[in-house]
Amino acid sequence: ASDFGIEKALNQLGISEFNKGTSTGSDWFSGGDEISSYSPVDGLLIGKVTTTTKENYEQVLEKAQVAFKEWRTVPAPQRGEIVRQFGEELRKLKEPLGKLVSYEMGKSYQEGLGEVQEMIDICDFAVGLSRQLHGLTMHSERPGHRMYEQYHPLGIVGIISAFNFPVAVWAWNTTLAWICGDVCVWKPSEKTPLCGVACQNIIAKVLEKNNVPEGISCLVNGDYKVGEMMTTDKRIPLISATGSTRMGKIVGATVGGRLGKSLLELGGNNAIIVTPDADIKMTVIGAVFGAVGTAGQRCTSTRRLIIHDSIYEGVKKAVVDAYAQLNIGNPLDENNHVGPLIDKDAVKGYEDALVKVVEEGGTMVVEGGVLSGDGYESGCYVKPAIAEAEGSYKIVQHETFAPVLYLLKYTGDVENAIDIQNGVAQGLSSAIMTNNLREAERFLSVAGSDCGIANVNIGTSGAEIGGAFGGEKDTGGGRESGSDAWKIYMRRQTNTINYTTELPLAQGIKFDL
Ligand code: UN1
Repeated sequence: ASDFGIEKALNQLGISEFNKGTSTGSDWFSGGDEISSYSPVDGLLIGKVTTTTKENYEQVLEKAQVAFKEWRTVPAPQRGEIVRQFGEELRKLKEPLGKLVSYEMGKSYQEGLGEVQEMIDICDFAVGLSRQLHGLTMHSERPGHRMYEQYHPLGIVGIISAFNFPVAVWAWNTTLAWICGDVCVWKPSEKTPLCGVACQNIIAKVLEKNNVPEGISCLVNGDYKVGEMMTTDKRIPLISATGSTRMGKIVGATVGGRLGKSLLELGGNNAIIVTPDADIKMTVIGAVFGAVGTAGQRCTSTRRLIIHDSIYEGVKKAVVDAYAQLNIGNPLDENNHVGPLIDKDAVKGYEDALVKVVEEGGTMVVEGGVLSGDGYESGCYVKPAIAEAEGSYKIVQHETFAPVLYLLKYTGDVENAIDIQNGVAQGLSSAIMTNNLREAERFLSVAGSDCGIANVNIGTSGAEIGGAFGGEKDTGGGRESGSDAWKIYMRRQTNTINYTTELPLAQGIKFDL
């Protein structure tokens, strides 16, 4: 891996003990057991971090609470200035951070760079937003009264993120939370802890330079037990959690049980509908990138192609031909399209899915398999696979976080395809490929896709940060990133001011003394 400049990248990110098995970190997360981070790319140890004990957690929360008292009084545009500088640092460190993402998580270097670009983009968005945290003014029903609303910061925002977007999801949450006046406590995935350390090192420098307490950006490390400290903690009014539906149900219930707010970004089961009017070349690019990009480990990965029977064979052939062109291997080598899965558990999940789809009656059209030998020593590289299946199969209803694509057939009207598309528990991303205006509009209408994201002539993955990102049903209902997603990071207050010498009551109620 050092051929790809990993050691240099880690040094640039302030992580110096590359491959020596020594601990990496700061006093944010000392004390607990060690987590070793092994790269799925070559199976080598990248570094170790220590986990957060209950005592450490208390120290972190104290730091966050103290920082909040100061940070909330800083004018929002000045908070935006800190985020602007953070974006500048990210621009300088785009390559090393993109490389670490690629090496620790396994996505292609291009996608690692793309992820850092999402961080830069959300910084720009947040800077502009720091002057636009608008509330409304209303007309009071009483004379001499003024009524308006304002948004105040919430306090401490807890962020629990997943391995698949180890840096961008944190940035989507944290940059908005910061300009809103909140402080953040972040628990990165225990599968990508060094990405967390790298991000903390970058922001810590910006904060220090500006004399802002580091407590506005706190890092905790560990597994679900550390997550539990956060979800049960009344001092954290908002928990933003990204991960599986199973995890989200526990987080949602725990946080809801103490009447906290949660922003949940959970599983998807994303489909592209391919109608008789689809542009086949565009369909193939969208579907293949959607299915094999990030080795099928995006929440927005394409899992199902719902193809009209009149064009089914042609689309199938085009997609199968495209799969034959895919290079699988070290994701830092830009000749490769597909890198490894995150770990052996993920490989097991992939293998199980391939067995199950055949058991349920499906037919493999592109065979899968785990790769071994030269370059595949980590045991995490798998062949992207395609199966013909039915939408009702249990395995097709399930989100397998791996490059397994199901081909489903529909007949007749586009409504039939929409029924199949909506006929799953998840509701994150969806797409239709068509040049037929009527079909496209039906797909987007009230009777169309039930997902949080619905695209026309674009695949299911690769959303821009400017829109609100998230989905319905088992996807959890949260929205983060663009549009007005910032509102969840603030509390709304309605203010009515009487500038007369009378005290008229609302609703015309008479109350004479
Ligand atoms: C995720 O998989 O958790 O739309 C997020 C996309 C990316 C974000 C995915 N911008 O694919």
